Amino acid sequence: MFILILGAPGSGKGTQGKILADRLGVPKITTGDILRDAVRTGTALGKEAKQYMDAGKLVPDSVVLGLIKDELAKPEAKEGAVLDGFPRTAGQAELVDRTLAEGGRRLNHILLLDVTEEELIRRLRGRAAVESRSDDTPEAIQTRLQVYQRDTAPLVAHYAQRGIVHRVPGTGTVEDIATEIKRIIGR
Ligand code: B4P
Repeated sequence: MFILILGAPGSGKGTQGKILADRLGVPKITTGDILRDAVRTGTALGKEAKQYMDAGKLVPDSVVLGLIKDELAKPEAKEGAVLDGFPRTAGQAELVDRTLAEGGRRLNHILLLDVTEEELIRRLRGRAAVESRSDDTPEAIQTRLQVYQRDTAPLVAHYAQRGIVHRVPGTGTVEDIATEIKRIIGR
């Protein structure tokens, strides 16, 4: 089963993705974590990605598409995965659809975490106070929210045509949201 968790920055994708992947026993593929690891270890990918991430912009598709293809090709993702943080652009969505189809696979569910902008900002500022992530500055948060509306939110319409989008209220306790997701996908 392939499940995409879609939502604005701070909507709880990483949090719910981990709970879901653990429950289903499938890997969680998180482009944000992979890119942050690359920045931390100073690889060529990390050096390229850092300037975009720190500014709250998307890392260009020219850099990210190869990474996504490699992740989906891994044997552990053959039967299923939770996709957290990608696809985020039309180009990435096209690549994901095509790569899965080549292996006779497809996205089964899209979970859209719905959270108000006010709450998103409150969460990201809260995280900034404890984790000091370099893209949780007020300026980068603002850019990330705008980039989400411009580049990623339109993917909802793309997938809605297939009838696989489920809107999940993303405000409430982590446990309540996880229970709602379990109810929606039936396992
Ligand atoms: P991501 O790592 O994906 O970061 P994000 O969108 O901000 O979401 P994140 O997973 O961190 O937050 P979450 O909602 O779980 O991307 C970071 C950057 O990497 C991007 O800006 C971009 O530059 C780059 N990037 C990544 N993927 C890319 C791609 N495919 N293409 C191009 N560039 C890419 O949680 C946020 C906070 O909310 C946490 O502190 C959490 O504890 C809290 N929270 C969660 N659920 C809650 C709840 N129910 N109640 C209260 N708080 C909650």
